[in-house]
Amino acid sequence: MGQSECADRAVLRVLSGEALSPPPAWMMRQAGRYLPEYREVRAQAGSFLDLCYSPDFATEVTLQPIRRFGFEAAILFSDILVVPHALGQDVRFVEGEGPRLDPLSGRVEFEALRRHDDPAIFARLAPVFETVRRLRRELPAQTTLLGFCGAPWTVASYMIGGRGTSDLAPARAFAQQDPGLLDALIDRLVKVQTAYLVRQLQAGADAVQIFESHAGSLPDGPDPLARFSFAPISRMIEGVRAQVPGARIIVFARGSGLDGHARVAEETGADAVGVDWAVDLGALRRRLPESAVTQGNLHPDTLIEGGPALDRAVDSILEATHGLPHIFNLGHGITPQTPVAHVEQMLARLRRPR
Ligand code: 1CP
Repeated sequence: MGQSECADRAVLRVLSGEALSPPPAWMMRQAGRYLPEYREVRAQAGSFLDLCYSPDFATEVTLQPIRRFGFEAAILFSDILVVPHALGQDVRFVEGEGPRLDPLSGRVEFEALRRHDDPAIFARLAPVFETVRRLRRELPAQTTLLGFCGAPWTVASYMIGGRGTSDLAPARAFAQQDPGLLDALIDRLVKVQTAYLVRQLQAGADAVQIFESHAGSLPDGPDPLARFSFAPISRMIEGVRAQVPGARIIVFARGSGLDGHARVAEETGADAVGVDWAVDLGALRRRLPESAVTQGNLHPDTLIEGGPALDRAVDSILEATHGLPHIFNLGHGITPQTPVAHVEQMLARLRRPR
């Protein structure tokens, strides 16, 4: 891949600080159950983890939304929970319910996890890197390929709770009972996931996103956002850049509020701030320097609603980010009940001549 081809990737250009009009677009969870072609592959693939670990199927479902909508970025099809699985924890995806893990409730389960440098971890994740290599070969040259992982706190909360819970009570109680063990778990995740992102970048990902989906629910104590979220994330970013100089990294700290979002830019070393739907994008842009890169903010429910409300929401994001580097995206993942026609409407509004 020549430098000149890379230079045409609009999402990468924005990640380097360029403001583009219209902004390039992709959607979190853009490969997923709202697409009939995804449901078809999903039915053939066996379990959800089989889908994640099959380069054939995972490549196909990653490409589906690119073919249908021409998004400017593709995100590797996988899940943040392949990392606990590779560490040796039992992970299953229950149809219609979500992920289930054998909960890590104390030292015994922690000691049973693989050490951060155990080659078995990356042997299990090898199919993911193969998917990245194939994607880079098969994607159009102008499409940015994004890799990803979960932030340590978010992944730890699933490892401890064994499932998604609304208030993360199990993980927060764990932090009270054995803070040293939580630190050890977060440290393990920092090391393993730094290596995981490096390998995705070496396999051909152009940039990576770190998903801190549970930044809104943290343990008690002084400045928990810095301690449990931003400090581990910035260690990962430093570690990745030590091995891949100039690596482009997006951080999405969902539920962290206006102040939390601004602090992502100020404290983590991220190149871009993923913005959830609850934040006032205009207010965030006024707080950040003009050179800051933002991404996201469209409410997934507005995409379900469609019609004039959707057009207004697209316009208001364009107004708030006019002349500023921004990547168009949702403020959280697209949901299965979203009509495909509304995604088309969103892109038509975004790309119409102005
Ligand atoms: O049957 C299915 O198709 C299962 C639905 C599904 C999908 C499509 C899950 C289960 N994971 C995924 C793929 C996925 N997960 C991607 C693929 C790339 C893309 O965006 O298209 C990505 C980036 C993720 C990341 C992920 N997994 C996050 C972070 C983003 C977010 O949504 O906040 C989280 C929290 C998970 C855990 C997870 N995996 C699946 C579900 C339903 C959940 C959430 C569980 C819960 O909290 O209740």
